[in-house]
Amino acid sequence: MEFVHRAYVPGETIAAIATPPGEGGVAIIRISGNEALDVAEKIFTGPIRSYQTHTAHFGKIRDLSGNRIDEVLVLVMLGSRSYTGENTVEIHCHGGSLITRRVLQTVLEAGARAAEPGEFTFKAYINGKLDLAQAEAVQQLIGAKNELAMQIAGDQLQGKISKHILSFQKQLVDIAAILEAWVDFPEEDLEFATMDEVVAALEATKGQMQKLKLTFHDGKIANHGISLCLAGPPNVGKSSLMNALLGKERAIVTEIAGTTRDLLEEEMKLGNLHFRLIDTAGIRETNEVVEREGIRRSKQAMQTADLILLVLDASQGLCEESQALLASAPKEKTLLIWNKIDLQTLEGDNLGFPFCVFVSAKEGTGLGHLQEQIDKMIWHKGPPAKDEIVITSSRHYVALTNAIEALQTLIDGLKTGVSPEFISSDMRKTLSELGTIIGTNVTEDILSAIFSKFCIGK
Ligand SMILES: Nc1nc2c(ncn2[C@@H]2O[C@H](COP(=O)(O)OP(=O)(O)OP(=O)(O)O)[C@@H](O)[C@H]2O)c(=O)[nH]1
Ligand SMILES: [Mg+2]
Repeated sequence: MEFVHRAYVPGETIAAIATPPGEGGVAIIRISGNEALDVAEKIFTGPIRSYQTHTAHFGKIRDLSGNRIDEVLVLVMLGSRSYTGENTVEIHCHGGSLITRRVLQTVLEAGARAAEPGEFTFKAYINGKLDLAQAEAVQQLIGAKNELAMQIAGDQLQGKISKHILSFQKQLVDIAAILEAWVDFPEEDLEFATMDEVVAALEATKGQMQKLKLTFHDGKIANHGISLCLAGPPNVGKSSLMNALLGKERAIVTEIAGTTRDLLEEEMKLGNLHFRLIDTAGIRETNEVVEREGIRRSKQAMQTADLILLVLDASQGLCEESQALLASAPKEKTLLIWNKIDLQTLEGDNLGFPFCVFVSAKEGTGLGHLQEQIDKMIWHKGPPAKDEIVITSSRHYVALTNAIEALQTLIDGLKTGVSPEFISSDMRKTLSELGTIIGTNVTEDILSAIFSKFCIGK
């Protein structure tokens, strides 16, 4: 077995700084492995072997020549009752970056090896403390940028995805037993179940798998956020709207048409989601080289954005540029925004767009309604409920897609009476694809790819 291109040695003692770089009140150096206590004993002044598990003790760290490094608290967690499932010692030292690195250096000199990114969690996975979906949830929890992503990752860490996958596997294994009995004793009139019942049971499992797969739409939004592109003719107030949404003067605003040239991007939190807001150059016919390049980028941004906020000037009505833009904007991902409603308005039709709002970027009116409309556009059926299980990993999505496909082939095969070998190979494929999600069936490359995304010390 390998982990990130090095032979994996069970129980090997590793160490890393577990807190973020920089200065803080406290920093934590984590040591885990069979020799964690031996390592700590060499450098800590207290009788570390006499401590009970899950207790904290004050003392000093000294290097191997006896020089004092820092006054610390050590936390001892023994055996399987630790995050990794192996003996673990945490050293809580003063949170300066230099002192923290000195303590780590001392720990390494005392016999621990520097941990690879994600290696503590990898140990937890190998030692059966977490399955693979839970280990991935740890990473998502750490990286969660909004409350929804945090809630979803928290649920996944509790093993909710794994519970679903295990239940699918159980349902399929039960049916596989019936199919096997049919193959092994074809001439006996076994009354386990009729073919219709078996197909119906498989369809039901497939339906549940599909339902889980479809939650990826919501999971992606919660985890990765949404890109919103402000587009429209010049001078309609795109940059003003960007500033109003961000609550700061990020973009230059002037009364001159063609003020914005480059794309401006900014992260923004709206409700409990995060967005990437992109301001673009106003689109019009021009021979000016810089502005033309800006407009080319605007059009590109409109194509790649998840949603287009198409801004028009309600005090001006429709110009030629707006007509062309309206004709080219894909209706399903475009929110029509009439801006400048504080002025005398000439226009205010939704122009056939299902989503349309009226705002004044200048006075900040209509922004709440704008947020509601964005919410309506992005969720298929409202945001995920509190304890709804949602998948967020494209790896899980692909595995579920493959499993559903293999299951469909199996069902079709049963209906058309194909030979049992094919049926059983489709069943095996379905089960093993599901297994890759929780880690019962994964290659070392997949493992390395997953864990190398972690930070060192986790
Ligand atoms: N009265 C009023 N004026 C606004 C409003 N929003 C923007 N403006 C004014 O409209 C002018 C153009 O605003 P910008 O935000 O620069 O417009 P833009 O769409 O980014 O323009 P370009 O970058 O040139 O494409 C400025 O003078 C703003 O003060 C609004 O809601 N009401
Ligand atoms: Mg602008």
